[in-house]
Amino acid sequence: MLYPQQNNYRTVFDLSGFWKIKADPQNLGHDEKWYSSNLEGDTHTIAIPGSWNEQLEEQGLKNYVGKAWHETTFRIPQAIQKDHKIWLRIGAADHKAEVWLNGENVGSHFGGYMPFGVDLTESLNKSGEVNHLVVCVDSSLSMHSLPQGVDPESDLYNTKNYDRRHLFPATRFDFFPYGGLTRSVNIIAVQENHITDIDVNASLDGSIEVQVSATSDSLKKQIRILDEEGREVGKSESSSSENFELKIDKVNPWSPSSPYLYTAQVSLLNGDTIVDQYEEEFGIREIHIKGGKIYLNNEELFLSGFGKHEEYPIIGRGQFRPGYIRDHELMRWIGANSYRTSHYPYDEEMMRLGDRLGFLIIDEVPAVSLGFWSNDFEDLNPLLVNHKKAIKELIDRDKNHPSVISWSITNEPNLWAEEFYQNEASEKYFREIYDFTKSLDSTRPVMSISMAAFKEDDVVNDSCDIIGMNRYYGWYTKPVDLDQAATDLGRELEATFKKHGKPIMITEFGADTVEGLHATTAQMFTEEFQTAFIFKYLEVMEKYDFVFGAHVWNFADFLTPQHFRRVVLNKKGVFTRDRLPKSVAFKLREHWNKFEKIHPTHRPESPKEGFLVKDIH
Ligand code: GCB
Repeated sequence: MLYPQQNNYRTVFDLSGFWKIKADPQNLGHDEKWYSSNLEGDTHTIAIPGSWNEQLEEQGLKNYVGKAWHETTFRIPQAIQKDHKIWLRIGAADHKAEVWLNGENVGSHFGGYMPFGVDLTESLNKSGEVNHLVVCVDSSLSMHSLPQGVDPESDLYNTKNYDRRHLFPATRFDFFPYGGLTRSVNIIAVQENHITDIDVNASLDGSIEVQVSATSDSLKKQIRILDEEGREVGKSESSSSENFELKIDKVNPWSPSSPYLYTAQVSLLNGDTIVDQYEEEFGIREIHIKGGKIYLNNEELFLSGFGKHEEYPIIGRGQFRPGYIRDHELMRWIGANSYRTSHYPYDEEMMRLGDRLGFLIIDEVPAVSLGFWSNDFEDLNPLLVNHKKAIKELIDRDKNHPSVISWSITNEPNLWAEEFYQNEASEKYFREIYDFTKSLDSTRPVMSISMAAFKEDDVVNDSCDIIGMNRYYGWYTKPVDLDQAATDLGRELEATFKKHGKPIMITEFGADTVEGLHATTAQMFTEEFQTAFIFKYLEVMEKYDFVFGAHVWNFADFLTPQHFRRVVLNKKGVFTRDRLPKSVAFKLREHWNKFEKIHPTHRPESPKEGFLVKDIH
């Protein structure tokens, strides 16, 4: 579903604002037809986009996982009602949504973190009357959904020593299970015949392939390639084809230091009359792997940066554009050139910023700590189907972003050490996921990320182009012993490269740290220990040429479900939840800003010093 774009042929309305919400813990809404008239009873006002949890904490919604009905009204100006298609585009509903317009069910979607469209045309009130929109959002998850949920009553949750692992609210992952309409909600009006998708593939030699999908095959399509000054540098048109091959002279490559963006201006014409137009930005850059190394525009790549989370105080996982800018500014300040969208796709606004500001993004599907329940591959099919759906939707959405350099297809399967792993079924499962991803996009390397249990032998290492390793030696295992951690990490890196010959990066390493806690000797949770931990890991991994990156876990502290292991937040942030630096931030800044393995063209421009406090640590 194309990003909402307003131009001479397309109209976009933003439905952000204060909506009404009513939680439905007893699941009454469908039977009582809450969609048919104004929501009544225990309703509250909520800001959309935004998660319901922290906004309405005192109304009992902080830890609420389940259905909540959202309601708003809107009018459409008469001028655009006549022969237009009117779509509702929801940027993300975590995790299932059902939509009613004026009492009629108009569509549904499952899978959070992804935009989807619902055709409102037939149910819309004409003549400028009020339209009544109701969206039921369900934040519950299951063993077959992505991310996977947990049924606290199930055997799987209650076997072995799982009692000690119970979280509140119950999750299979270490981040807060926010619910709601978390991203922009828009009404989009287009002509009956319109463009539905654009796929751009460009190479450094100047060849550009553009694939256009539209509601009608018979209309003429025209492509113009524009440079950053809006000058036409390429053009093609056809009435019969969907695929266009163009060539431009004098390529300006996209790189972090020079994030140059071209525009593919696509028009749909009826005779000489344009009926729709869409401008898709893209960058020209190439990624390839050779001899255990990864290259961006033919220069060896090293990724400095973070595993992140998309969450902020109060707004939860809701769209927060100032926060997106702040995070990128802090990453520029600290010398990061990249981040991973752990553990789910982020707002597309982030990818757009990444394109413009020159960041390299590892784009992850919500396949976090997957647990299998059978040794028979066929039994895993319901999960496999949803996993593929999540990958397809992600690639459909993000395929044209130069900032997106890799698809991460899984993070730490079998975190819960169940018995159904490291066998033929799980091997086949990940092979299918990998092949499927490659069939949709052969241009970006696919990453799989493992935890420590099976080390170099983990089955996911076979189903990827680049290996991600999350390691916490010295924290969760053999705490404090950083020399032992260094030995274990070094041994494993060498063994993994020897066995697989693929580029490796450490996608997570870090230590929970309470800002303001200090000690003169090694003491977990202090700022000094976080610094020692992170720098010990860097020292080990930076020795190896096949290690192409270090992403510290985490960029900022983030809210987690309640558990004795966490004091409200996961405190592994290099920044606090409100984005203030812990002392390691200054050390990382010093290190990364002069780290010679990062090619100069792979660094986003750093901020001017201005009033920054210099060298105080
Ligand atoms: C991991 C997970 C991440 C956790 C992290 C931790 O391995 O991938 O989701 O938050 O460890 O801090 O325990």
